[in-house]
Amino acid sequence: MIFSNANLVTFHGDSGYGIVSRGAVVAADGRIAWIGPASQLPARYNDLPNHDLEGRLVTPGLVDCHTHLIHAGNRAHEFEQRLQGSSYAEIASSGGGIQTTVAATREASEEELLVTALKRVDILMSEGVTTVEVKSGYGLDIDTELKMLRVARRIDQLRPIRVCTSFLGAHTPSPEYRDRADEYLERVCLPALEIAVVENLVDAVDGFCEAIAFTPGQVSSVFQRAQRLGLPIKLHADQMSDLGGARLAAQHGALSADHLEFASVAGVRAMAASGTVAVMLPGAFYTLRETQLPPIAEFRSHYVPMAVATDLNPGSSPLHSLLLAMNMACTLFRLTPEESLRGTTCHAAQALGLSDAGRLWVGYHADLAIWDAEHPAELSYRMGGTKLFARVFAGELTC
Ligand code: DI6
Ligand code: FE
Repeated sequence: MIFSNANLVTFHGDSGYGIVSRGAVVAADGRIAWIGPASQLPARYNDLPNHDLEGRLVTPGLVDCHTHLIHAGNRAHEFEQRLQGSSYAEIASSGGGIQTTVAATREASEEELLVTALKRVDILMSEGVTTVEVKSGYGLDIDTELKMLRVARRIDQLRPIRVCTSFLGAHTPSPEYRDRADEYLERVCLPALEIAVVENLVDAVDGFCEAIAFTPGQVSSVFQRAQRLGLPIKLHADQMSDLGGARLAAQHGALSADHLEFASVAGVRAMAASGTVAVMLPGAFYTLRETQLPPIAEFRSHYVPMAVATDLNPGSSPLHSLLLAMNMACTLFRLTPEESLRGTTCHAAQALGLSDAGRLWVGYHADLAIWDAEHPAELSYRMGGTKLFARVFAGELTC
């Protein structure tokens, strides 16, 4: 299959969009077999079916590298409570927040969770997403953590999308172990992780390092187990306070540290040294009306790659639009449109440990987003009303 007559945003190289004007992409066996100016297309491809993209813009398929899109229940009432003055942390400490979603997710059947997750996946796909990360963490008991991960594994059998799973048993202690976090980790979280690994349900291990969740020492114990199991790690770090989460993640060679509003300069330096991606989640910043900005200038000056994701979850970020996350990253965090698009393509792929996604180059997955747009800045500039024309997943036009 050839996709021709398009302006290609390749992100080949470390700076700039890497634009190839009037370009062509040849897809074979799900991968990019050739890419370059259409005028230089080798004659051996002349007989392949050709899609004329009529001058449209083509980017790598978008990658949403941080979501909690499998969950049941509804938290709109907490939105109302926050509007009446309660804080996110107060709602969490009084047994609401994550625990509300845990109760509903435990109740839901695997089929029910799948149906609602697929609806959310469809919305993301309608904006050009071709890879999505999905976390567990609303079970907090062994059976429900496994149930969530099994649902995640079914998504990419049912939809043209790549799914990466993260085990988030260390999201918060379960209601049964409310003030016994160590015991929760020992008796529930780590055993659940062991079983999930045996069942091939886990691509990475995540944790939540925060006063309302786990201490750095507790997170370290989870990371040590993950590393013994040969799994990469990620961390919800320094979202509401500086507990040294960025440095902790970096010390363990994490793929990414996420949120980071309160990350210190020492944390940023450690991330630079370990090659850890900084995942920006402006949907949570916006929803919680946070005022502390993540240290963007420090990430830039230390060459820490920045990714952008939705954090799609029912509490702190009910955001179902990766394009709107890009817009918010620009408007709220002052990322450039180029940084925000790198953040949802090549840097998001890096945050998931994928070395063959998020760019358009030979050998990479033939995952493309085709836009009715002239310039890549349009993707970050608009709010709502996607300009997606079509999606290509593994070389197939999927819309
Ligand atoms: N940070 C978040 O933004 C979500 N989890 C986390 O660790 C919030 C989850 C929720 O409120 O349901
Ligand atoms: Fe999150």
